[in-house]
Amino acid sequence: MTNRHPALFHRYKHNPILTAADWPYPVNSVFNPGVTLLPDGSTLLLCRVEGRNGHSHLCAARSANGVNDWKIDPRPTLLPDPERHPDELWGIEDPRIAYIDEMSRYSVVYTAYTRNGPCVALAFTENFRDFERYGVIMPPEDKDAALFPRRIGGYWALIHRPVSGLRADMWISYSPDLRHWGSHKSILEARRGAWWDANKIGLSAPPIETPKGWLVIYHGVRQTAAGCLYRLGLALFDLETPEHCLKRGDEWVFGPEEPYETRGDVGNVVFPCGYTIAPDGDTIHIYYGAADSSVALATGSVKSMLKWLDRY
Ligand code: BMA
Repeated sequence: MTNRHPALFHRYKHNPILTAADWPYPVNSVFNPGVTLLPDGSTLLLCRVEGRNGHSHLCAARSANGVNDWKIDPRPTLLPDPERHPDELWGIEDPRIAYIDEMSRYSVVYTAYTRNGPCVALAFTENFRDFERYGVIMPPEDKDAALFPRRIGGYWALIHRPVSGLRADMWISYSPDLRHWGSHKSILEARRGAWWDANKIGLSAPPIETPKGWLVIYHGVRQTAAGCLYRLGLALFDLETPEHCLKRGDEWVFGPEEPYETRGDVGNVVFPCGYTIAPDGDTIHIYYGAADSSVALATGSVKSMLKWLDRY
């Protein structure tokens, strides 16, 4: 007998997999990567890279097995462009990638850090070299956003996390053309009081399509006397009406434990922005920022996450 639930995620034993020391140019930290599989089966991480001025840009790292031997772009892949996009004045952060079949392009939804606070911006790319920016799609303060990979009921859908007063809940919005957004609905509220996910939650990785619904990994931020504690929980949303939450776990499923997660620029943070799913359709590689300092990897199983949601 054990007093712990079986672990849903297993950390890669050589974590962290990427740090500032691996970078081909001088940087402060590398974390919170967006993730996708490329057509040749290799893994691309679009990492948030923070320079020594505190501003972030994005830089791609590619690996055939998604674990090691990363080839990092020799220069920044996507730099903030405040001249043409003033909303990117203080950098671009935390990309979430979804491949959009209908457009044969990858969507990259990222945080643009404006003078007025963080907001949600959208760009498209075919090759992670050239990007077409659509600009800001949600005004500040808003972040933790990702596009669904396909239209739902004819509309594009975006999960995001606006902040209003002391509340930070997850919302969904719909658009006919990816430029005009409406039908905003709150889909998952931060709990209150002593809960691990009280007052502030946000989407972590983009929603995972499963036969039972959209599986969502979200983060809950616990404010403590010692600072914030970022942990991960699970929720399931209806496939055709994703504003409808079918299930939500009560307990967190992953939290900072290892030294590279508890210590760093911002200690006690695990922050995934993406995953890959293996050809078996079940094994999931989750890539996460650890303590706002490095990139780490954990593996799990989509079926086990769904089973866990049935049970807890
Ligand atoms: C969030 C985001 C993340 C960061 C986390 C912890 O608000 O800004 O990029 O990892 O805080 O600092």
